[in-house]
Amino acid sequence: MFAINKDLFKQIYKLIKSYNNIVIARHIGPDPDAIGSQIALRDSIKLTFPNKNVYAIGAGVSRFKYLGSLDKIDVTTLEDSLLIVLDVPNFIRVDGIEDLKYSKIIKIDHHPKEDIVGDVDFTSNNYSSTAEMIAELILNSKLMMDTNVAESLFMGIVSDSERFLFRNTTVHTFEIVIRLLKDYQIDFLSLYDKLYEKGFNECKFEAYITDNMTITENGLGYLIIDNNEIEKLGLDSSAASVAINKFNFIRELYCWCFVTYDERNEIYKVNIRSRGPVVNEVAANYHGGGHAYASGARISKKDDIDKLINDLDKLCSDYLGKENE
Ligand SMILES: [Mn+2]
Repeated sequence: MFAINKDLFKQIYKLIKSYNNIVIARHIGPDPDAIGSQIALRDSIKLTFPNKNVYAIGAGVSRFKYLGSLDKIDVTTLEDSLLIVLDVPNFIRVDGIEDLKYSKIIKIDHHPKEDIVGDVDFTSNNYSSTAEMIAELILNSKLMMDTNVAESLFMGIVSDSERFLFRNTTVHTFEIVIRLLKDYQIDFLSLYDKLYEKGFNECKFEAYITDNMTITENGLGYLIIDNNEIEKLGLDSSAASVAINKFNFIRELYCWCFVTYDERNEIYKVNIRSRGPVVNEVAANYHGGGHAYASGARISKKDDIDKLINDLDKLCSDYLGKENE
């Protein structure tokens, strides 16, 4: 599964080497894997080729400032650039490339393949995170690494694997991490404060979810979150996507989902997690998708929320049926 694809890494390196303007983009609503990967790759390219213009673009998120700063540039001023797309399989979810003129794409992503195909394409579901893929690329090519780059990658891996608890974690994940830790002396304990410190209001939000979640007899947990509750606690809608990961390993739950209403875009956003049933195919039926055990969906009609919940419940029931065979 993990034969290192040196030839692919050579092609990626060659393409990077041949461009002077390089723009690195990732998905909207970024997480530490998306931003960490982007910043790590930008800084690695800059270390390797100090004279290139390399930009990590997309809207910043103040919560993730510790990962480093993004580049605010007017992409329309760039001629003939190389676009590197990270951690996202479909054009519609790439942040900030609408007005960018680019002639080639490198894609690096661990989501199931969708419409983005790179001229050089490194797409695989076998990695915990895009950061794990970037780490492998840098460690096996002429691209350079330093402690900063290694730290960004470490945080991306730790975050997307939920500290190696998610089912996307492999021996390879640990192999990559041990190299980052050993060769670049990462002070990993201090990074956990950045990744995991939270406000007491977030604890209260988790308590609200715990108090109000419905659990079906098939092991589906769900909650349509009231925006007033989020506002009362001084949080924003991204709080749901943080809290969702805290509900793993609950005996009564195989799959759980939170629904929030995005007033600005008039759409319901659904976060889905699982520790058994594969959920991304159901999510794909509701303008979503993602990983086998961590997906999301976007719903515009309220009736479809019930349908999605029913579909997920059925998935749990089928899963239980198989488990009991
Ligand atoms: Mn990711």
